[in-house]
Amino acid sequence: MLLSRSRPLYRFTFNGWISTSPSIRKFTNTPSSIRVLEETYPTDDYTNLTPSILSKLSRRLHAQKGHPISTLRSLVESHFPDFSHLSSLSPVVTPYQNFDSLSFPADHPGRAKTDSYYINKNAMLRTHTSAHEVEIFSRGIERWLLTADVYRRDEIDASHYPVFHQMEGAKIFDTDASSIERVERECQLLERQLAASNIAIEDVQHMSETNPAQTSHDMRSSEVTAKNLKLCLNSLLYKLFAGVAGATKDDPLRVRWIEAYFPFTSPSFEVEVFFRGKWLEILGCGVVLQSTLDRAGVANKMGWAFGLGLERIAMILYSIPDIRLFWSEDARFLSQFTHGKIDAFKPYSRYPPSHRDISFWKSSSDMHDNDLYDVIRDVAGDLVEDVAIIDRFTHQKTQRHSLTVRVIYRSFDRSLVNEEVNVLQNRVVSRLRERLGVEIR
Ligand code: FA5
Ligand code: MG
Repeated sequence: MLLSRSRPLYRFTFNGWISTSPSIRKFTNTPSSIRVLEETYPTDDYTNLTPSILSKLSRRLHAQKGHPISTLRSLVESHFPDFSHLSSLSPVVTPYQNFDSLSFPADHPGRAKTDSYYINKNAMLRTHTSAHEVEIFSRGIERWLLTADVYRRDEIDASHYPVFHQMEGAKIFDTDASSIERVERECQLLERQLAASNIAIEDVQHMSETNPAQTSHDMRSSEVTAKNLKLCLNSLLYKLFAGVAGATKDDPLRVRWIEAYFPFTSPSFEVEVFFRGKWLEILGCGVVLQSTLDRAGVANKMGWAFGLGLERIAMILYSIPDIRLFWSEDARFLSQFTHGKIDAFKPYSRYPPSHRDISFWKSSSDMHDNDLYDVIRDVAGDLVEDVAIIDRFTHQKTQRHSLTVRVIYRSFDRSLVNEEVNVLQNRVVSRLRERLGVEIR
């Protein structure tokens, strides 16, 4: 297993394309093995990593001093000074770590190849930082923060990117009366601090019929744990957002707690912050499922965990309009930032977009939209700003599926000339033919 090893020098070698689904595999030449972070893995019909994704594994934006993702990480870490701060766990995990160790049911949609990046059946890129909970708890660490890159197959637009960064925070403690009292006293202190802050919290009950305490927890400990979680996170959000999203004298920071569901916490919550007229989802959290702690060999403890998305928060705090910018290696982006300081991003000239439409028949009905996005991303990289499916229909007689797709190309650092966009688009078209077997209409 790669997890406990210190991070190697990153590099990847890759020959040729990796197919995305069995039906599509017949159109491709999958090599029999691939190298990911200095390890060689055999491929199989789960393999769906693309070169464009592999090239991101070595970037480690959260460790790049001065980068907004890294500054934000430091800011969150400074809010939890007595926690262990981890950031070097390999993104390659087993499906067991990512799903089973967290009690995901066998048929959970997140396991699908259409949603996650697999190296093969037994190795994948983590889709969330929770994948490391059991490992970290089993090392005997009781309070920790983990920052890491996570990978999900997804659509293409200004707020979605197949790689983003999460921070997972967790705290567990003994369940005897005096430990629970200690947590309660900490709650009182946090409550007093928050009462003096300009924050308006829309809360939900700590527990309810639809968001219950676990059967192995008594009501009081579960309640205190949920309360401690909420207070710790409310004060973190106040630290991050006060002065940006409201929190002026007559305009308090608005935070909203809602009931949620995760397979590995109960009760569970999502937290949203009101910003520029909209509620934005910032994180998911809850009381850690006892089975997770049992697997980690700390069955006598209980506690909470949360997972927050750094890009979402950074886009707000830095006024960064497009998630692709985080990956820019352009000095006009990187030179704007000083480590530890949050300054509004000053957009440099925006070059005009250029779009191209393409209509085709799918080769089979199980071709997933995410297969399409990966092919386009692989050809055009960060020159593709948005991909929208603008029409979809099924031919009545033949039952074939047709899609019309609009690809918007735009560069951050230059004006794309028509010829260049045509070349890109032609390449997209031929790759869609080769790799997904589509028939252009
Ligand atoms: C999770 O990933 C859970 N592991 C969070 C968790 C941890 C729950 C511990 C309970 C205990 P979710 O998929 O909602 O949950 O993602 C968590 C956060 O990551 C979101 O609130 C959001 O801020 C961010 N996020 C999710 N998807 C994306 C995306 N495609 N792009 C950018 N940020 C995202
Ligand atoms: Mg969510």
